[in-house]
Amino acid sequence: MTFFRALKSHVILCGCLFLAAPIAGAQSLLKAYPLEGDVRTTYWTFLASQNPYRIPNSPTTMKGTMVVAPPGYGASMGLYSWTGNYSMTVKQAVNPAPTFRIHHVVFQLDATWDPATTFPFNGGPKLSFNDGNQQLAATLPMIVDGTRVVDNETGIPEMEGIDSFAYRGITWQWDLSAVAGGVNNVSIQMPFANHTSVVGARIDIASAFQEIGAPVTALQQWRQTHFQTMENAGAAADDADYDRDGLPNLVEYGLGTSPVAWAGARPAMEMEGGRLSLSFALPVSPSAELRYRVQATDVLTGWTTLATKFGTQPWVWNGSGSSRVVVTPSGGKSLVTVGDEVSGAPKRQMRLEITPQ
Ligand SMILES: [Ca+2]
Repeated sequence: MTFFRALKSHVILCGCLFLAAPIAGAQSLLKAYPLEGDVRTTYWTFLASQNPYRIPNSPTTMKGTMVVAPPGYGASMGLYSWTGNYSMTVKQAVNPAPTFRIHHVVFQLDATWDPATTFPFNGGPKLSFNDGNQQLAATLPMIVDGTRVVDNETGIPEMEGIDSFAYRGITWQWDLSAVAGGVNNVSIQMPFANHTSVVGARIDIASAFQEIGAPVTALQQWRQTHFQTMENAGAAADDADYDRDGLPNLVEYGLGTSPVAWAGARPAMEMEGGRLSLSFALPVSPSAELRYRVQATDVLTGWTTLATKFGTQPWVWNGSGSSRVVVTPSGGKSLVTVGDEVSGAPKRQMRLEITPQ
């Protein structure tokens, strides 16, 4: 019975921890959207303390500028404030020649914020043009596309206990094609609530307007199928457990189980000859968007990764000794069993972690 309890708590664990890991080699969430006509672009993918003058990635060709209003400052991970709300102002003009009239503006952020605050904060970004103060809200809905989870390396005492942050790729657009007289420069002021961290920003201006949208991912289609929405929110949110079976939606997606009906088979731990193993069934061709990791701990030393699988790629053994990953076809699924790297340990737990790549 004790073992069963341990197993049960493990299953809950494996759900709750799916966002708790850094993504190795993660790229900026800023996108190079295909835009129409003449285009000018400036972007910043490193707004940390090591870049105090907010130098764009390629300053010789990118002419946009950024100013950050206090109490925002460049912290180790990105722009940040822990004493109050702050803002940034990003400017972009059509110069140098050949110049054109701006019909389309795209503004992006790679940011994370305190879940207790609303985002966007204080009405979101406002655009002014031709050195004026028009303060136009975005003319199209905000696009949220892309997530990147990073370790908490801030070293800020008040953030102790927070393992990681989920950064989001955010896009706003303005249609300026109807502005009388034309537009030749824009300034976007973006308000941020306290505890908002911004790693990257990008502004694109274009001579022709063409609305851009986020590509529909397999995960969004899956949400649409089961929850009639593509949004990562409410009952369809990655960390929601709509059918209350202890498996959050993202874990259900990764295991290929239904998020609206109790799953038949769940990850299960077994002990044989003093060695623990974890078994679970995956779709034969799992989502390319996910990373699977099997980890073990003896409680004292933290979690050790035993095996990793990126999307459709094969399992890679990360433990000591030879691989203890066994994959067998079973009822239209792949039954995966991962053995622990040690045997005979008195206190040992294993878990399956599923994260977006
Ligand atoms: Ca569930």
